[in-house]
Amino acid sequence: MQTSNPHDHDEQFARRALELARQGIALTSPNPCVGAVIATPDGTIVGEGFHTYEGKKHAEILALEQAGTRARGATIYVTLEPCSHQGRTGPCADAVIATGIARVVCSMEDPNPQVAGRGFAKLRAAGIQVDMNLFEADARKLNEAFAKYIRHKAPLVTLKSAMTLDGKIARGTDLDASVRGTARTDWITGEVARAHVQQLRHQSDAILTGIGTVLADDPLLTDRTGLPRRRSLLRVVLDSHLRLPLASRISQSAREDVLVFTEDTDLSRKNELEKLGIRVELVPRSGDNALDLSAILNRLGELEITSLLIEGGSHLNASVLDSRLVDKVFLFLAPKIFGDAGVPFAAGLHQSIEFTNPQFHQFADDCAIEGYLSDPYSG
Ligand code: AOF
Ligand code: ZN
Repeated sequence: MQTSNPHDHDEQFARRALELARQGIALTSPNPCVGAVIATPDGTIVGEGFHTYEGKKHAEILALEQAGTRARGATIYVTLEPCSHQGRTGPCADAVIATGIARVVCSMEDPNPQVAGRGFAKLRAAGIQVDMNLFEADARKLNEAFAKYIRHKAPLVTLKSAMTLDGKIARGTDLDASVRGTARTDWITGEVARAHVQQLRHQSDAILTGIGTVLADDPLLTDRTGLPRRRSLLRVVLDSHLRLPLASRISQSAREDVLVFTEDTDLSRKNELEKLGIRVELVPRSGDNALDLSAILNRLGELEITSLLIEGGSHLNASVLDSRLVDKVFLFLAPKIFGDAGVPFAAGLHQSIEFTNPQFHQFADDCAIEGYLSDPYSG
């Protein structure tokens, strides 16, 4: 008689758990995306779940509730270490132990310092077999913003830009333009790449640009994927002198989802903006004559913003890269050359920068390089 090996289905179920976890994108922040699958030794799935912030319950609990008594002797596949602490809910490790689960297959340790291995220790102490690191790279990538936020109380900062092969982000000479105009022929990249930008926005809690780009391009900076999200994408504008036009598309579409950082103390201007549903906050200047990005990131952390996408013009690109506060880049490259008339990607950048762990993507006729300036899991 052939007996089935309980490890036969590991990859299949761990991959399913990841797929479930991804269903939480934009619904879990500031918590991580987590998915769980429970399978009996003969390879039957008896429970599934994924966490959402509003739903409160953690992925394991949802899967355990579905499995009921069938969880006894079963294996749970979970993308993140079951928690060990009392948060808005009780510890998942305790619940897993209580139901008689025999084995836990987990993709990664929880970067939350309150957990960080204690969940695994509890499970092992109860005699449960714990197998780790299946699809670890995918799980870690999915929760890289959470990892940065939960340890540093500041968002993961991604600089996004689209440029030609000679590094030009717009036609013309206006250094504040990121994508000049809205006519189709003005775009650097094609439709497929631009649809991916919408996905990047969807995965982000906030987006940031400079006032120069608002004045040059009048962008909307919204998430137009049409996919559900727990909180609106927070649109952040760096605007030292409160020049944001009341008639701009950002101002006109504000629904408590626009935050302007300024050093301008003009109260009447502030009131006008606030009447439109725009929040205005004061920040100091840093040494290099720009608003203090570090203070801004800390403030966004206070607002439980775990991820920030920067989409700006040439000046902003240079100043944020120089500040060393960018964690990663997502740079689209279009098969074009603009020559002398084009706006450079980062005019006035004072240093050379190399990216680690580069990943190459293709979007129809365009490509993109995703790379890191810092490890979101360090520190
Ligand atoms: C899990 N499974 O599905 C999630 C976990 O405030 P709470 O109670 O929701 O706790 C949030 C913390 O719990 C979060 O920072 C992370 O460490 C962990 N998230 N853990 O076992 C889950 N979402
Ligand atoms: Zn938990």
